[in-house]
Amino acid sequence: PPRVFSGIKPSGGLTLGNYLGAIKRWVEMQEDPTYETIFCVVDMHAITVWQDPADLTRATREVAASMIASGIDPERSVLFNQARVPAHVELGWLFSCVARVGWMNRMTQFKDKAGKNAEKVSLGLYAYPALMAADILLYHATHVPVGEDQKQHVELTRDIAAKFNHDYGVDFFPLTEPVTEGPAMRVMNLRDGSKKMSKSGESDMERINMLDDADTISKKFKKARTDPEALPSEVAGLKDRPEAKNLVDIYAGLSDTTAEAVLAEFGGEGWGKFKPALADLAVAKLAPVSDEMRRLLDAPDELDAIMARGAERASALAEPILKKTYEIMGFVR
Ligand code: AQP
Repeated sequence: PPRVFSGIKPSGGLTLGNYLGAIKRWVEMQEDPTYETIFCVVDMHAITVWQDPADLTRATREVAASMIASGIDPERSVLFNQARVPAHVELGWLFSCVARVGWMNRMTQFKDKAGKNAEKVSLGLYAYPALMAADILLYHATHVPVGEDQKQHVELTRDIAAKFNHDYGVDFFPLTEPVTEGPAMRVMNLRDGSKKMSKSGESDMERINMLDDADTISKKFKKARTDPEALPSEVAGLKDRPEAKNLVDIYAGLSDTTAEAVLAEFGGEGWGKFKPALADLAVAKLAPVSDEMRRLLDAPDELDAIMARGAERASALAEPILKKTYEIMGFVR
């Protein structure tokens, strides 16, 4: 069956962006019998920026807990953390020697993250798309559900696979497809509609965290930046209104509907009506997930055991592919 691989970095507490753009759709793909699903807490990626060791440990468990609490079943899907399967880093190095510097230079996420500081960031932050390609191709995954922000990296994964196959004259790595459809594939920052919602953004007010309580969620939506206009009745009316569009998309994502349907209900209404409705919806959807997360986080040993079992299954899938890669390249082992 076609294989799905995706991951989340434990670089902080998860946001509504990670939930709508990633986890929620992973659960849908897990439920679809067409796919074999593999989900990874990509801790090796988290350290591309400084992580306090205690924070890394906590966030690794929190990401695993959020996946399980959202419906990822560690029996049906393979769920593990990357540091337990060294084959990721091995293939990552091999791919660092396949990828070209010019390709990395075109990655917009690096430009956004490094900003004017490009000389001072870690080499890992620059090179990480090669490790990401390894994460995916180590399982010969064909489908990668990601938010819009990661599409370019999945395309780079295809370039790496194609170059490897071409250089070594083989048809070994598949050309992976990014899967990015859905209403809230790019959840924006609540204070600035031109930036995406991020775990590591400066202010806590710009994001909804999975573990925020009901009051905090209400307060954040209430204070979310908007324009003074009422909601339009058609999607076209959201053009050039990034903050309004974002809140409508979040509503659509949380309620599994489309922006059109949300506007059919709320078109003509002001924010005084829409924001509380959105906050109530978010609380209703997130509260059961965050309650379950807290319960799981109370038993960290169990979470660690789940990830360890997942890692064994992941290694069993990865080892033959890594071995074959070494063979193709001519390594004596
Ligand atoms: N704002 C977003 N909207 C939709 N999807 C999003 N994703 C992240 N932010 C949004 C999706 O979540 C998955 C995991 O992302 P990640 O944790 O590996 O890395 P990221 O994209 O760098 O996430 P953050 O939250 O912005 O983390 P920091 O601040 O630490 O860099 C991916 O599928 C991503 O598309």
